[in-house]
Amino acid sequence: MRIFSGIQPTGRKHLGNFIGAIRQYVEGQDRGDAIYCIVDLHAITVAYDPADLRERLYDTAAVLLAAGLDPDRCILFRQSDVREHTDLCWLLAGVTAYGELRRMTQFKEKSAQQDFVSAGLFFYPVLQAADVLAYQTNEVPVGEDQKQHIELMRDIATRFNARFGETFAVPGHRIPEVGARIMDLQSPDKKMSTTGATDLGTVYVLEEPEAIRRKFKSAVTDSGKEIVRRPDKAGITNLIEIMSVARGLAPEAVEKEFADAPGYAGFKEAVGEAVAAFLAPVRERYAELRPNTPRLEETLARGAEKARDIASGTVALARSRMGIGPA
Ligand code: AQP
Repeated sequence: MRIFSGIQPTGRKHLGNFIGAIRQYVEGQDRGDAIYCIVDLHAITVAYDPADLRERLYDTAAVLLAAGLDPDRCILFRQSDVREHTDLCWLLAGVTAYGELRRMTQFKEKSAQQDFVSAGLFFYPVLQAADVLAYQTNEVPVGEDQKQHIELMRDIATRFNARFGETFAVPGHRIPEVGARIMDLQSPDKKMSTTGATDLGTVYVLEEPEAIRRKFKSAVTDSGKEIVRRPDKAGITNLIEIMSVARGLAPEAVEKEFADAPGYAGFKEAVGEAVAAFLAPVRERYAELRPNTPRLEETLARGAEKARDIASGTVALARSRMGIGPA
């Protein structure tokens, strides 16, 4: 079982990234051959500051290691260190339809937030397909927002295999049963996100416990008092899911535990407390790891070497199948 996923070095990682993706990356190390990539080439598709990008990349590497990624049990690397990704991206462009890219919801949403819409932003899902397909990936752990991109890469792989001969494994997504889409605490109809969410509604992985408690205390809910998951109770449903992950309980167990609660205030406080405790060890390990940039760099470089060994074989095969280069 080959597991692969990528994460952007942009912004501060939030609870949605942690629950939807990072938590699954850590579990992936016990289930298969896990490869994780910090996708700096994706980050340059929107406005950014070059010096800041390097710092955010180290921040992200330190968060992933602090969360439990172990370089002896997985491959962790920086996307731009393995040139095979961009090589393969161009090869895959030949079997990707313009209309398919135009239909991508993430492009529609993100392009609406930009003054300058780069061609890279439009092309993003093709590079993402190359990231995954280069490793003969079987499974991609992601949050629900990435489902459409994974479906597209499946179509690209299937089309390539049908046209040029069996070359790529066709990957499936792994979306967590609980916490696939963590919502903004202030606007529970919107996903918690690096861009486009409210600061008070976004809980950051490295945030101080006091700030975490405060954000949960002011979480928006409905005017009722039942603590149950229901489509008309988006805020409470979100809090139950977060609590379930933070405490390692089934959502039903959370509902049962708070069935007699007199209202939402106590529950919101309890969720804030549980999340602060859940994230505290990550914050502590991060503080130890982040200052040692040379060590982080060394870990990423070692990861890139291993990644290149795998990706180069796939890209050589794809080139040869397509009639590129000498016979
Ligand atoms: N709210 C969320 N709930 C569950 N999973 C989520 N993910 C993102 N938001 C949620 C998952 O996090 C992984 C890494 O995402 P990324 O950092 O590479 O960028 P993204 O998908 O663009 O996530 P953001 O943070 O929400 O950024 P913006 O605002 O730019 O869209 C992915 O697996 C994603 O599914």
